[in-house]
Amino acid sequence: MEFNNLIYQKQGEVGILSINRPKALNALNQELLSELNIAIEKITENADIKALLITGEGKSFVAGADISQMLDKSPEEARNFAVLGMDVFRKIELMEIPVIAAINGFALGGGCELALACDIRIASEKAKFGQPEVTLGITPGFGGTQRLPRTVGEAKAKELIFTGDMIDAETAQNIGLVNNVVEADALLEESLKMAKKIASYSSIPVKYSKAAINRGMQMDIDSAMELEKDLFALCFASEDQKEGMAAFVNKRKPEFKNK
Ligand code: CO8
Repeated sequence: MEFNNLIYQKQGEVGILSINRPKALNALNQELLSELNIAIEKITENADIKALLITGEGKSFVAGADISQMLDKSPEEARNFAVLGMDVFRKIELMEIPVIAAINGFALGGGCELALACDIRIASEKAKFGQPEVTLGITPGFGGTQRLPRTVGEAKAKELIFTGDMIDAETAQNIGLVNNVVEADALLEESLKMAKKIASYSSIPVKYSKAAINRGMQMDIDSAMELEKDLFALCFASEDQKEGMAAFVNKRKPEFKNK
């Protein structure tokens, strides 16, 4: 896949998608978001990886939506731009495979929102997070008012969105915005290690677990428990369940076929 603003490569069964517009700190403009949309659609269609990493080139993960491109937008144009970003972030969230954000630097505005659409966030010690939209006279528009409170709780989300303050990686970890903080040089290695570990298992329980968590979080608890029962039961229709349990009983390593 060839893009002007993205680099895509594979390491075994893990895909690495890097946002590549470092001159503008990887700010999300129309072209970049359209490319991201195509990349996510192709990766989903190809179905040849078992986990995806998203990271950024240079000193920034993503420093937000492109401010110079938004400056003169009418309300209708701004809404269309928000729809483009929201749709592609939702596609990322709905991918069957786990998506890990490897956050190398600034994750501001739309960058923080992109990270929030991923399943797991691993931050370099140099990463910085924030929703600075208020300083520009706007609200978050790529899902931040919805995913941030669902991730860090309403009070912290309101504080971050109302003040526009930037927080460091350690603070982001303390409030539950990121899973782990690692040394800058080790970010890709550590993120890949986690992605490869997940990819070493059958893709079936991983995708069912992701679906159960993501869909269940939007349901009442009893409906969510029904969903878990159904997906748990469905695992027993797979060869990999038989293989995983037979391997345990026979004290050998399982050989999963993702079937
Ligand atoms: N948009 C466009 N260009 C940007 C952006 C951005 N978000 N961020 C950085 N750049 C550009 C700078 O203009 C600069 O370009 P140039 O070299 O041509 O002058 C280059 O990147 C390097 O940036 P700086 O010189 O500013 O680098 P510093 O290290 O001094 O500062 C900061 C880094 C603190 C990250 C600073 O660049 C900054 O504050 N950037 C803006 C952060 C921000 O406010 N992000 C939120 C944007 S709004 C948003 O994301 C809303 C999403 C929802 C949209 C809904 C659709 C309508």
